[in-house]
Amino acid sequence: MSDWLPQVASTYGPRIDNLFYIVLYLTGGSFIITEALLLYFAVRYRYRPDRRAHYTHGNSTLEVVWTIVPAVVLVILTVMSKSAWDEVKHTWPESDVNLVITASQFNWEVRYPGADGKPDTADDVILNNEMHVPVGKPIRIQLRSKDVIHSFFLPNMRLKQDAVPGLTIPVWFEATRTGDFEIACAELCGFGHYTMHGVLTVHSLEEYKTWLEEAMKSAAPAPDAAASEGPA
Ligand SMILES: [Cu+2]
Repeated sequence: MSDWLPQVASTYGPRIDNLFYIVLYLTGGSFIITEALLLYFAVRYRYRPDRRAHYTHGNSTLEVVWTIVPAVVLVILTVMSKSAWDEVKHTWPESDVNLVITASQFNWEVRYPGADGKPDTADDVILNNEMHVPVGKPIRIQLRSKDVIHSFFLPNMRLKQDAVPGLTIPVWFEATRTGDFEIACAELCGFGHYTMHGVLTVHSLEEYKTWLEEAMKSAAPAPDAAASEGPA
């Protein structure tokens, strides 16, 4: 039962999968036990003409036990997930790959700083619903939204983060394998929500450098266009 999740392709992905499976087994096990008991009691205490109902005010010991056990389990899960959460949400590793991704109805705009190394300038490389990154390097993303709340979802990287209008939210991941992976929106954001997906291509480092050079060449503004830059 390990390959029904999307193929995991990030450094922190396996930790998230572990937590997922622990929670799944705990809740799945509890579900099976409680349903089996329900079925057993329904049959065991079914209607019989000669049997009278028995009235009870409950059992304090039982109630204390079934309150404390789940509470302790929850505390343990919280402690176990804290370091994974910190790694994903509260770490900001040094990186050469710094992207700005802007969600809008219904598009992912992926922006690479051009030769000047700064985003939001004329030489940016801008892609729509397409993202290229190198394998084995942390990728830093500043996540924004132009209109409504979207959710930036890279299932294979086990990365999901809401994009909220007015906020710039930092996220990161490091891919562990090359290939094409899905970019999806995980927040119902309007009628075209289902069309809001793209492709993340993870390249080898060499391949990525070649790709970026080519992309920067075609994105670099002609010298006179840069000079007369203004509202279009
Ligand atoms: Cu969306």
